Amino acid sequence: MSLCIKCKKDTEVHVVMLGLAGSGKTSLLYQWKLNEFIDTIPTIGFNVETIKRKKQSLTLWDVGGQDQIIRLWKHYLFGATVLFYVIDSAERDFQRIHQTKMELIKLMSNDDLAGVPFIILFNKSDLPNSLSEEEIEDEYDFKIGEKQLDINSVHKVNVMRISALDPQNFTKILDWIELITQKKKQGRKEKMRERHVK
Ligand SMILES: Nc1nc2c(ncn2[C@@H]2O[C@H](COP(=O)(O)OP(=O)(O)O)[C@@H](O)[C@H]2O)c(=O)[nH]1
Ligand SMILES: [Mg+2]
Repeated sequence: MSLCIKCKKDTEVHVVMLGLAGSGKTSLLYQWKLNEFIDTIPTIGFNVETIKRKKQSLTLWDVGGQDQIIRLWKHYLFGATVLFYVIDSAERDFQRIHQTKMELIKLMSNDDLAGVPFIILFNKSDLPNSLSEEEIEDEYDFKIGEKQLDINSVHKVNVMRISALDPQNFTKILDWIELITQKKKQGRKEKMRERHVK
């Protein structure tokens, strides 16, 4: 019985979605939930939705990104399994890019997110003026793909170029979450085994 409860828990994923206002968090959330690109209004506070796919049950918290709400982000971090950081890749304003980077660095060094994997989503890749892979690397120092970053604590990081108009992206994201959840599970099992051996 206790084993079953544990199995269920392992498939529950608590996702916190952050990113500056207008980056496309709410559009992505409802594209994934409803398979539709809806008209959004600026999020005051947050939206929360649960999406069930395959064996995973994801609860996604889409938190507003206006300047006065960014100060409240820290209250949404505790308990996160994965953090989605959404960036408007069609944004070329230096100040906005700088703010995007600074807020991300702050999140990566937040104790509540220690060890939490980050998925950095360069959204709006459908727009002709969106940053190319090379430009993303120049502006943000991020390569598209999986890598490990170490800023105070170690985070697994996956960087993707996506669009809220394209419903296919979500499958790739879910696959990666499944993979890292399995790896974490394996890691826990190995630690338990080591403890038994000692
Ligand atoms: N072309 C395009 N527009 C997008 C995309 N994602 C969001 N938008 C638009 O960007 C604006 C802000 O989106 P929204 O989801 O409200 O951003 P949020 O503030 O991060 O929740 C809206 O006008 C959306 O229609 C995308 O992938 N492609
Ligand atoms: Mg929103």
